[in-house]
Amino acid sequence: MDTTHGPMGPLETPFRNTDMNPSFNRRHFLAGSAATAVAASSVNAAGLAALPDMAQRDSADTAGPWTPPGVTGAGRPYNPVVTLNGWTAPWRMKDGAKEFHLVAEPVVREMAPGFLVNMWGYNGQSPGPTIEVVEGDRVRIFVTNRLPEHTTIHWHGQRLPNGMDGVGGLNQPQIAPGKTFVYEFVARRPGTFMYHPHADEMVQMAMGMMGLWITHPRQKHPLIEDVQRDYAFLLNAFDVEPGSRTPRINTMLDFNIWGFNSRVFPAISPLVARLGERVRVRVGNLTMTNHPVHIHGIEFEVTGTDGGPTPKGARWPEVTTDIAVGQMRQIEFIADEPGDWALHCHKSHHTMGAMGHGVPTMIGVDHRGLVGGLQRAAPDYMVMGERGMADMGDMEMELPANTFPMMTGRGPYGPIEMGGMFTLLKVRADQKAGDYGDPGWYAQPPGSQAREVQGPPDPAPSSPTPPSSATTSQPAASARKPAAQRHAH
Ligand SMILES: [Cu+2]
Repeated sequence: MDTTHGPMGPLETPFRNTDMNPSFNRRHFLAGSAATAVAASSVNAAGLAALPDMAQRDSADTAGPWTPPGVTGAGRPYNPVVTLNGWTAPWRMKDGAKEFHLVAEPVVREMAPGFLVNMWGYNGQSPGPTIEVVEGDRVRIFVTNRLPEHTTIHWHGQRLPNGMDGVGGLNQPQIAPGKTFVYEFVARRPGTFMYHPHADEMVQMAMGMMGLWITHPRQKHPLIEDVQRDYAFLLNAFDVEPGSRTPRINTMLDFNIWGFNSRVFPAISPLVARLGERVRVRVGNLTMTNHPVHIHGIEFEVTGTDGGPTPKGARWPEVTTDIAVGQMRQIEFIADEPGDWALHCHKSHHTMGAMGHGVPTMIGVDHRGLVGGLQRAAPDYMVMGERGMADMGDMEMELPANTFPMMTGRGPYGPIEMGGMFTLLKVRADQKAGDYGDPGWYAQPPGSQAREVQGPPDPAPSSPTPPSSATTSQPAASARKPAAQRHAH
């Protein structure tokens, strides 16, 4: 599979990428066509003629790494990032600056095949395209607003003139619907950054407006290693009521759809590596809670944050790193264990779809007798959660249309019982350098897999015995404490 872009100039349109995951059901649709068309008519086409192309993307598949054709404009050659289920914005060189054109607009994001969500984003997708430049580059970014309300863009983590920082009302007037503003500054610090609106933030970020910014070092940097794979994604969260298609925007904590780059497992691309390669993963958090990101099979170090590279003496091995709200973490490891390794948020509710939320605990509740009677009246009736909820992973329960199920994803040995912030790190000895294609499931070498032990069967656990009155009766004096003490903890 060809995973690199052809010699396509940044001025060509439409921007096409070689998709890496043809196995995912690719759907092409008119992204927010009606809303976009109405809003677009208010932008004067002649006025935009002098601006760089508004590259659009209609697929949620991961685009291969994008290397600018010909001259990079500045800096040494770099290994481009791969944005999970995203893409890199093309630019044109003009008057000594790399020129980009972002369009804030309503989009329809395929969070998983069959699960479409109305969002706001940039250039046809949420998140927007990754801005990828080199330290010292002069960067000029045109921002056209096709939303029904005003917006701005804040360039999270950048050193820049105060008037370019993008806080609407503070640093600049808001960008009204139909208007185009231009930002210009030098990418002074190498590292991992992001961009998002600083205007009606609660609504605009809840609707999916965000993107990544990567600045590669101009020269060999003592704290920035060369890597063979460089992945990037943003953590994001939405509140999409089962059966609906538009996120609720006033939600503060009760989100039910947890994604990497507005995708949910099993629709998130895997991170692939050739055995022995050095891999960097850049993760930013634009949700309203922290996410302990955990990788199986290897140990990693945090080599940088949005504040810059981490000094070597301040790094230590980890297998989980917590990423707080508004933070970015750049983690690195050697992919020296072959296999399919889980990479996920360690908050278990964040690896579940919408149906995992608000479900009562049913473990240990004995429904025998009740279900049979109900099933005579309603044959599809089933009790959820009586023996734990693992049955959900294999269940074909009828869900409202456009609902992401609670646990999903099937591996070579059955349901994986995950959804949301979960994907795989696939390490293979025979993965070709630069090949980002999914190598399929790992074949366990004979004798290296957990297996059933042959022996006498263990009796099934019986229902818990209710405690006898002898064990619960306590002297009245010790059972009753003053109210102040009872609530002291
Ligand atoms: Cu999480």
